[in-house]
Amino acid sequence: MLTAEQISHFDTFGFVVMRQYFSAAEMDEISHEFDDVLAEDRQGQPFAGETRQAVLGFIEKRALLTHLVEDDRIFQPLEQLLGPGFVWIGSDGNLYVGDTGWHPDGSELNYGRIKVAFYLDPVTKDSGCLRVIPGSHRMPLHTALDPLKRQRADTSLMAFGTDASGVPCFPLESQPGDVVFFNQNLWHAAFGGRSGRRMFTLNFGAQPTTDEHIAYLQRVYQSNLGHIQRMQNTQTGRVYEDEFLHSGRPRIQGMVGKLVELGFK
Ligand SMILES: O=C(O)CCC(=O)C(=O)O
Repeated sequence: MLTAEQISHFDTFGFVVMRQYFSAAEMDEISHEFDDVLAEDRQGQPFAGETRQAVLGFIEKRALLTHLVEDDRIFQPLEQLLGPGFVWIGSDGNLYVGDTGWHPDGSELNYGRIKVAFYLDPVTKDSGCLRVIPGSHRMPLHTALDPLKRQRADTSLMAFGTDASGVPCFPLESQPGDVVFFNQNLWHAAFGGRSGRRMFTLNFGAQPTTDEHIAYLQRVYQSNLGHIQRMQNTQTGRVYEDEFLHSGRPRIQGMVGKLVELGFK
């Protein structure tokens, strides 16, 4: 459970970091499963290190990873921050290459969505930790930062008189076992990471209550489907696995029921 201070930190700054939330033994197991899923996706080939490898539907591919979404340490803070009836959006497992320019994951200021990020190796400000601009999940800062969009593809371009790595921010330096919860409207980036930087995310939305919320979930689903179908690898061509969509586990059922109703597969 989050304390009242942690909830107000999240509401005000747009993120909260839970330090050493998972033990070293748990992280060893999680890391092992992560490496296994990414190697399977590469069909056993070594990682070439030229472009990012991203596996969508990541946690559904192993029971130990799937269990994370119903673990009290993940589930309870989400229920506190998004409210009951929150929905699953999806997960990805990544080997990152190079810098990630400044961006929010969206600008849906009327719909609460949270990304939970696990970095599997120690990362610092200049070796690829997540940098965030506190408070940028809210107006007016959220849109005032739009000039940073021009640095997304080329982080050496200037905005506000600086290149992307000089933008004022808070670096979420982390060790394996730390977990970051952040509002998806928050501007974030990463610089200087090694090629093959390992991280995965779990993504959730509040219970959808308006047509706008549903339209957002449909857009994300279609975009993920398009992404999966373009990829030439072992993935099934589906965004979600049947076992997950039709799970007998009450917490999972609670977060996927709406997706099934919407016809997501
Ligand atoms: O770690 C990174 O390079 C960036 C992560 C990110 O942008 C994201 O998960 O949305």
